[in-house]
Amino acid sequence: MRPSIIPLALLAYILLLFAPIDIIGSNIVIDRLADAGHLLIFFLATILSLRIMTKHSAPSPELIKLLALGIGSLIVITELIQPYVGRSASFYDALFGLFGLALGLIDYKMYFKRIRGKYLYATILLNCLLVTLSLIPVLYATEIYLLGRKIFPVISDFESPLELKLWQPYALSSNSQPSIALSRDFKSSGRSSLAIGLPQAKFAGLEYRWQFYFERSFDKLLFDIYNPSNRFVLHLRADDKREAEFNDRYNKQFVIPPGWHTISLPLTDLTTPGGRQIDIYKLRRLLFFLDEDYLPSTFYLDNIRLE
Ligand SMILES: [Ca+2]
Repeated sequence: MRPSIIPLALLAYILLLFAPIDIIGSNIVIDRLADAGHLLIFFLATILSLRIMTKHSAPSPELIKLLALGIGSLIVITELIQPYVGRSASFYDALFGLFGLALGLIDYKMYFKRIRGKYLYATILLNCLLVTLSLIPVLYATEIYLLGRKIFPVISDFESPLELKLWQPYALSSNSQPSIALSRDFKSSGRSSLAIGLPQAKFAGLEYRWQFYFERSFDKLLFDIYNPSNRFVLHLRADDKREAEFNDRYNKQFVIPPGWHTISLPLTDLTTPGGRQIDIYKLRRLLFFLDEDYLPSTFYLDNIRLE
């Protein structure tokens, strides 16, 4: 093992875990693959460290403890640093990183013990189990992504519980979050819509993480909204950048009287307060929320689509 591999490994670690890769965040499958990739990265980091430190002999229990502590801390510190460099911290990143560390330590030790029989099978089984566990979110995300592709240019018609996974309740409050659920009570298309129950909380609403780059040009974004009660003011925010400031994102208000309404937004009208046109090819986030004056409240969304 040549020492020159150490700076190369360090460079790979910095690039993989800290480069503010913008594509991550635009597609849930890539997001989940990046999570699962932590297993591979920290598996390789563990094997490499053992190889350098043991000079090709069986690792001592002390070294194993030292590396478990060192690389385990590195995994946690990596997640703590990532939010400051344009990446996001995730419990699953850390968990899959720890899986990689455990497999690296176990596999390396087992390799030198030249194990056979039941210990070998148990090690193989553990490898398969941890790799499978880290890939389950990727398969689940792929299923959601394919559903989205299938119904496109409908963004959400709220006909399948799977669609709910693309939406997240949103509020600037830790103890009072909105509820979202499919509902058959009111719908403008198909069999169901999305019911949104909003508590008394700042910026209470819901968020859609945009999944698709436009494959052909569309003129309008449309959605149907049902207000079962008193008139309220709905805010719509659209971001084409990660962490866009107020003046650098689209913000619009709609007065919603009781009953059903179809809101039609020409895509060319999506401009920021700063006068910049939102790049619809890079749209990554839609946020619907209500003015606090109208909370608590409930409303229904259906048939969000491009035309
Ligand atoms: Ca529907």
